[in-house]
Formats: sequence, C-alpha cells, structure tokens
Amino acid sequence: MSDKKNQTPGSVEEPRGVSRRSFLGTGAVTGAVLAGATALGAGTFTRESWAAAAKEAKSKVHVGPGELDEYYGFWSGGHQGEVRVLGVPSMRELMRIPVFNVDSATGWGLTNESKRILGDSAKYQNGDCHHPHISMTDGKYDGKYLFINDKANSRVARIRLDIMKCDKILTVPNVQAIHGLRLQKVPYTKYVFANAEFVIPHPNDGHTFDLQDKNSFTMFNAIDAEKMEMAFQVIVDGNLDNSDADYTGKYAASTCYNSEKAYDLGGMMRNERDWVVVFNIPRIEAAIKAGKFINLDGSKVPVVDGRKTDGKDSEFTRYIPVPKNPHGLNTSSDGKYFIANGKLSPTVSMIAIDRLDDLFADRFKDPREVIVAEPELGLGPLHTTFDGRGNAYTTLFIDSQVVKWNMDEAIRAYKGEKVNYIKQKLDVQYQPGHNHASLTETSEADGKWLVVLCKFSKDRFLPTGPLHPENDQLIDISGEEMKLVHDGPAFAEPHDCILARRDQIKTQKIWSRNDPFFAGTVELAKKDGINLETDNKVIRDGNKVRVYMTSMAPAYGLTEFTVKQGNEVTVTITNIDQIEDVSHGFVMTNHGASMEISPQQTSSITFTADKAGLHWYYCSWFCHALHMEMVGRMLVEKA
Ligand code: CUK
Ligand code: CUA
Ligand code: CA
Repeated sequence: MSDKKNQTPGSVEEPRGVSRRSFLGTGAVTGAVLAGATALGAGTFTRESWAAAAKEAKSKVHVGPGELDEYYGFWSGGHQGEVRVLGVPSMRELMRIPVFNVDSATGWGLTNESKRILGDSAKYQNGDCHHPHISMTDGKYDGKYLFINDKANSRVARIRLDIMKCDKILTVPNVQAIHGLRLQKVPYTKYVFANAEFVIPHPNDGHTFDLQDKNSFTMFNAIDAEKMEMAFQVIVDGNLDNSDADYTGKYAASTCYNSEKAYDLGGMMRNERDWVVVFNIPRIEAAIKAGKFINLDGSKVPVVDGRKTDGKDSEFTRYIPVPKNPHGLNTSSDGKYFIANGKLSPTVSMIAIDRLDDLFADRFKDPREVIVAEPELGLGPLHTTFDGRGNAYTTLFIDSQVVKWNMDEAIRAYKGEKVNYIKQKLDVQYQPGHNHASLTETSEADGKWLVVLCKFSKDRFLPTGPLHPENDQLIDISGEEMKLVHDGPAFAEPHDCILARRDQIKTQKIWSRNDPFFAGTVELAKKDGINLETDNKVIRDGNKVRVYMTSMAPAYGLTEFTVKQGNEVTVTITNIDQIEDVSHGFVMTNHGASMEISPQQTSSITFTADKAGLHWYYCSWFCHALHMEMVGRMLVEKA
C-alpha cells in the first residue's frame, strides 16, 4: 500500500521543495545547485511501509513456474550497448541481444556474420543505447523490428524480432551523438526519426571551436526503416534532444534544450525558454522530390534547411517556445498532444497536434497558441507516459516521484477553471528518468503496467561495491491508485524500455536455412562447392584455410584438422539439429574464438593460427549428456 503522504489528491501545489523550485525558476541555476537538489530529492519511506507494499504486490506480479508473462519488455542496455528482453510483470530477464557491444557467448562482434552487419563500425566495441522502439502499422505494434540508437558512436541499429538478432546497423553521417529516436506510427514505420544531439561545425575539419557560426548546427535525421539507409536530414536551430511522431503520419517533434548553442552549463541554461521544433514530413518529402536539397560534407544524403532566416520560419519546421531545457517528448496515446517535459521547469507543455496545420499555415500570431495546457507537476519532469484512459504519468527526477495527472483537467485548469488535475504522487526509488506504460506508444495503450527506470538504487539492494545497479520499478496502474509492485536491479542505466503484448511478437523456434542473417556465409560456401548440411571438409587457399563442418549433438562433423602456423583459419559450422533449443557453441581454446550455432544456423569465425601445437576446440552450449565430450583438435604445424 502506498504511503499517505505520497498522495496529493486534488492539490496542484507541490507539498515540499517550494524554495527549490524558485531556485530552478531563475536563470542562474548552476550545476552545483542542481546536484544539491538531486541529493535532497528522495527519502520519505520506511522499511515498514515497503514491507506492507511488498506483501500486497507479490500476488500481482507472481508468474508461477511454467507460466508465461503477459508482455514482452525490451530494455535498452544503456552504455553497456545491448538490448535485453524481459517478461512483464515477472521482470524476469529472458534474453540479451548484443548490438553495439561484443558478446562472448553468441560471438557477436567476433563472427563473420556479425562483422558483416557491423560493417565499418565494427572498429568500435562500445555503444550507448537509450531508446528502443517497435515498428508500427496503423499506430499499432507490428512486431517486425525494434530500433535502437547508439549515442556514443552516432549509430542506429535494427533488430529483427522474429529471431531477436540485430540485422542492420547504420552510422548517421555528418552528425554527433544520435540520442532521441522514434518511429513513424502511421500509416506504417516508413521512417526512423533520429536526433543528433550535439552542434558541430560543418565541415568538421578542425578549423573551429565556434558553435555560434552559421555553419555550426545539428540535424534531424530520417532513416528508411526497411532499407536502413538515410532518407533525409534537416538542419535545425539549437540542438535536439528527444522526439516523437504523431498519429497522422504528418508531424514529428523534438525538444531542444540548447537553443543557446552554448558549450557550458551556465550557457545552456541562459534562456528562460528553449523550444519544441515540429517537422512537416510531407513538405520535406516534397522538397526532396523536387530536387530542392543540398548535400553536405561529401555525403549523398539529401539535406534541407529547417532553420529560421532573419526570424522567418522555413517551410519545413516551426519552433514552439517552451520553458527551460525541456527533455522528453511524448505523443499521447489518444493522438491529440505532443507533451514536452520541462526538466528545469516544474511544468510540461501540451501541444495540440490538431493546431499544427494552422501553425504551418501561419494562422497564429504566437506559436505558443498551439499550447493548450502547461500543468505544474513537480520538480524535474523528464518523461511522460499514458494509460489510454486520459491520464498521464510523468517522472519527476528531482522529487523522486511519478505523478499521475489528468490531461483534460489540466486543459481546463489552463483555461482558468479551478480543477485539480493531479491524481496522485508516488515515491519511487530514486531519481526516475523514463517511465513507460504498457502499449503507451500505440493507440492501444491499455493502462495495466508502468515501468519506471530509476537512476539511483542506493539502499534498495544488497551492496555491490561503489558501482550500484539502477532500479527498474514496476507499478500497477490498472486501478485508481498507482501501486509499486517490484524492484528490478539493472546494469548501466537502461534509460528506456518498451512493452508489447506477447501476441504481438512472433518468433521462430529454429532458424530457416535460407535466413538472410547468414546468407553471406552460405554464399561463400557455395563458391567452395560445399554442401553445408553434409560436408565436413578443409579447403586450402594459399595462406587461408577454410574448415567446414556440421554439428549434431553431441559431435562435430570434424574432430580434427591440420593447418600451418600463420594460416588464417575460418571455421564454418552448420548445426543440423532440428530440435528446438539444441544450440551448440564453438570455442577454439586460446584463440579468442567463440560463437553460437543454434538449430539450422550456419556460423563462421576467422582467427589466425599463430601458435604451433595441438589446440582443442569444444562446444560451449550444454547440448547433450555427452556435451563435455563434444570436442575436436586442431594441429598447427610449425611454419
Ligand atoms: S534520455 Cu535518459 S532519462 Cu537518453 Cu530518453 Cu531521458
Ligand atoms: Cu554441442 Cu554442447
Ligand atoms: Ca537552454
């Protein structure tokens, strides 16, 4: 049961921290003040109140042995670089999908198949994922793909949800730090919209540090979701943080916290207002079709200029001033609003999407006429999510709370009516960033579960040394009152997650032999005249040796082969088991080589046989009673 003082029914006034808010209201907030406020923001609980809440919660989230979860959750792995698959509400981790990291178990980043997908970017072994999003058709998840950004190396990756493997990675040209990422919802996910966060000079050839120059800017990026190629880029004023798309297919919007184009804390907080920039997708498409675009810094991607000229808007964009360093941008599941979360302002700004046509037709004197409410919610609003029943849930980073509020009532209050739009404030542990309600990004938001991704766990778990896990909390929102039901430790700041109904995700149980994931390897084998399902052969090609074998529990098709010292050895294995769940592995001891070969999969890995001697290889996936005996030997003859 949640604690009485967490609920502020009917109260628009923030019960505590008023002085802190006035601090934040001034233009002179410094990093130190912010950090101080952060440290103050938590701690109104008792061990007893947790214990009571925990007892009631247990029955709700209990998914018994052998039972299946109702929802798939896809979690960003943060700066660890992977995507994790969880079952909700049990919060059990089901799988990990390596993307921007190197994975020892599956061989991601080591195998030839993964290196082909990673392309040039294989040289980076780190990534920083924030925003996982599932492809949509008519505003509903179609279960085909999941897309995720890499802020660290400016990439966007696609995961095929039928096999839960990454199949495409694109480095976005001429920008730095892909952060906000969202998908077109309607009519289908034609575009992946990706914000590049940092302003850089163009060309970025080392000629200047100057960010105020007119050739210093960042760009909004649209990627063709099916081809995973760049579709277009839009130059913007200021910088870009988070984004979302609407339910008409016409508009996308992004927050900007650095309208100042500053490089320091004080500078980035100078303006009382930054903005939300709205992109008119049909106008951008039309301009590109008509050839009205430029190319930038040696890239072939069509670029249009969405900046203002002498205070006049471009045809492609509109800038809507909103208070102070906004962060999250969320489209309400009823399709009516873009909601910008104030961060340094205690408010969120509700932008009426049905006024955007008029905004682009220049029918308003002030672009802020599209704002239909600016409810005051608490300190540090970062992200908002929706239950499909007219309520919104906003994380308050500094207050360490989630606030439930009603959107219609907030609009009435903005018009001057005396309504209490705040329904409840619930303490979370601690400092929440994203929150995500089940199916919230679609027209089917069902208001059952809310996941809150807390940046600090402090005392919630057994201590793990100086580095603490984050705390991903599960909240039951099916009733009138939010109820915290589960604490889930998570590694390295997941930032964001997404929940889909389990019937929306359809996976294959074993690989198809003609899956494109390893088609490149099958192609190479064909050139060697190999039948992968039956042949166990060594092909010698100068300094290169290609070893082909099958695997079937509990044996490899080849239990020995011989190479010369210095040879470049490629081992290609086809798992001819047809039984679900019988995955094999291949590890060549002392050679840094390891990979997964699941039923009907072909995998290959290349290494240098640089040490003369006998080297055992073995199966790493426990596949059979005689799994330990699933071994072979490579003899490396002295050069
Ligand atoms: S961001 Cu991290 S809490 Cu990258 Cu979506 Cu807001
Ligand atoms: Cu095959 Cu263990
Ligand atoms: Ca700012």
